[in-house]
Amino acid sequence: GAVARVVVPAAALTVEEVGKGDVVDRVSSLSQVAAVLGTQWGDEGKGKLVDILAKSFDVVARCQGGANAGHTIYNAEGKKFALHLVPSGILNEETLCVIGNGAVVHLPGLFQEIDGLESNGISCKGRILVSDRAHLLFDFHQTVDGLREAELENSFIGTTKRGIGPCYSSKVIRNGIRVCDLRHMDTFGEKLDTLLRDAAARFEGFEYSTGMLNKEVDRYKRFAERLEPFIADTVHVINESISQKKKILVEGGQATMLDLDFGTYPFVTSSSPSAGGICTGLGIAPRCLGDVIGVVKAYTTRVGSGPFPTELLGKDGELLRAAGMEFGTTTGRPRRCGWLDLVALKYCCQINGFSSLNLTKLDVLSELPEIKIGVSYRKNDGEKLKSFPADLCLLEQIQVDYEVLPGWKSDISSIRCYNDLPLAARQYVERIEELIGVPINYIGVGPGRDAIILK
Ligand code: 2SA
Ligand code: GDP
Ligand code: MG
Repeated sequence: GAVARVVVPAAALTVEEVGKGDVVDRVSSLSQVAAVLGTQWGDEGKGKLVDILAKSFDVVARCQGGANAGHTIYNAEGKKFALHLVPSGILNEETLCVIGNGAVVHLPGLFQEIDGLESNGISCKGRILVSDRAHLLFDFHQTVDGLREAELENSFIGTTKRGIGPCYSSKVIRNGIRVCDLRHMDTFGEKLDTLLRDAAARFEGFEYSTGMLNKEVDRYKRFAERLEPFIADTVHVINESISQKKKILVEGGQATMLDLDFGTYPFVTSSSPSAGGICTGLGIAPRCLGDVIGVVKAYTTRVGSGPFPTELLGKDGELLRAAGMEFGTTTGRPRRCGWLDLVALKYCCQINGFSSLNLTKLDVLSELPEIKIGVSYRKNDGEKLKSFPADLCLLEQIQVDYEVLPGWKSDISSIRCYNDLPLAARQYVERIEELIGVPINYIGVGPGRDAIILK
């Protein structure tokens, strides 16, 4: 199921204290329209920050991706929730959650997620809106995702097999089916037939029959009825909310290094997890957008294939994986681990123009005697690269120059004031700020809602 129970170690702040004082002041000073985006290869802890900030936003909206995303958050009682398509604002009762036009929606998965939340006492009715322009992701897209990966053999992308690439392909080639098409079930079968025939013509292993089509259409008739109260013109809703001075928080899925344009193509996802995706995926005008917060893990992880210049292979990587519990929230796959990569992070900051950063999982580095930061890339001939390269052949060969900083070798997970952090931990944070030139305003020291330091 989507939801499991886990108890987080006792929190230093009570539920009531979170959202008071410093946190509230900081959060309420965020711009009317703000965004939280991933800066690396995903799983930086975006969900946790969105859940914390949601308290002072009226709307939390997803603009891209689908149920490939996995956002793990904990409520005030320490109960764990793994969200995929539902925005991470859902635990805040006052927040309206929007799934925007840029997202791809797998209805069986969405209903399963909603059922899981409701069975845990989280009411979703009237609190989730799904864009009538969003594209429907069908089970067959997931099958095709698997078939494509199998066909790629050793050069597979390592997708989540949630059908993301095939669904965005349908959208781009212009035979996709949108949420608003659920209101025309008379022509729905024809549209789906075209899609399924395409897949059957392309893949030998793809089974297709009229019986299967009819069964799927019947299923979608029931889904259409169930989804009806959730469907909205979210472009209108969001823009009306902006006119009414309501606060909108955009939640990014995946991250810039997985962006279809800016990431390590083709080892990327099929959407735009960087700032541009906010405008295209929700219909928000660029000038409405204010604060954009980049979420950076204190080290780097990546799940799936593709270049990872600062990757730690062997024992060191395993240590980080165990300390950070680095396993996929959606697929359970072990995440590859490595040092923080400032070449990639600088590139990401250029693209997104972050107003501030949230450094997460600093607590995970607590056992290490020394910590490295990747600061520049060099070619085989020793020449330093000026920017993050597009060319994967080059990226696979580069040597990384590291700066080595001392570790702090003490537990920081119950610290809540920046100045109480050990000197070496502050030096690490401040060196990153200095090298990147963007302030780190939030520091994560544990998975719980309260485990955050404001700087
Ligand atoms: P896809 O499924 O087509 O989007 O896969 C393409 C690449 O994008 C990566 N990707 C992700 N990377 C990190 N986290 C993601 N979400 C889950 C999580 C992942 C999981 O929160 O842990 O559970 O495995 C995510 N979604 C997509 C993917 O690994 C491919 O490299
Ligand atoms: P997202 O996809 O960016 O929302 O991140 P995920 O939820 O997939 O992965 C981040 C994981 O790290 C989750 O299990 C979080 O509970 C956990 N997490 C988030 N922030 C922190 C932190 O500061 N310290 C620790 N130890 N864990 C954290
Ligand atoms: Mg994740």
